[in-house]
Amino acid sequence: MEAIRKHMVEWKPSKEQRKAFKPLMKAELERNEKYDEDSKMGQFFTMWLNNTPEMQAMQRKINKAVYKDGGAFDKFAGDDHLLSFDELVTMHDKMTAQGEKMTGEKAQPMSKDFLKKAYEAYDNLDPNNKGISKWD
Ligand SMILES: [Ca+2]
Ligand SMILES: [Ca+2]
Repeated sequence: MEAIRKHMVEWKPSKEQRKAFKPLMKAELERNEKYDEDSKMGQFFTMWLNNTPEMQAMQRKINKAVYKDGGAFDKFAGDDHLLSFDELVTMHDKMTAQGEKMTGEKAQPMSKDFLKKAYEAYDNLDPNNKGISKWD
């Protein structure tokens, strides 16, 4: 997700990449519009979108936990160090459950179709491997 925002804000994507990521960002905006104004999850998304300093600090912490050696990414990606679609779905479900536990709110669901498209968009960032690597 961090990558999607970065791509939209400061990244110079190729035309094809832009075409792949744009509808994803739009779908994310629409999904997050469904939250109530006082929803923590909705507020998180707004902070993330605006890239507030608090959010940057939190993001750094999360990224560190997810991408460190033996962290969440390694655990879900398995021995090949690449995230397959099924592994991405498992990771997404797990993180959603964690977010729900943290906020005590029910997350607006991400559609399978969205996840599939996001997976393909990320996978295509590096066409030389099948799956998503840490660096994508
Ligand atoms: Ca794998
Ligand atoms: Ca790939």
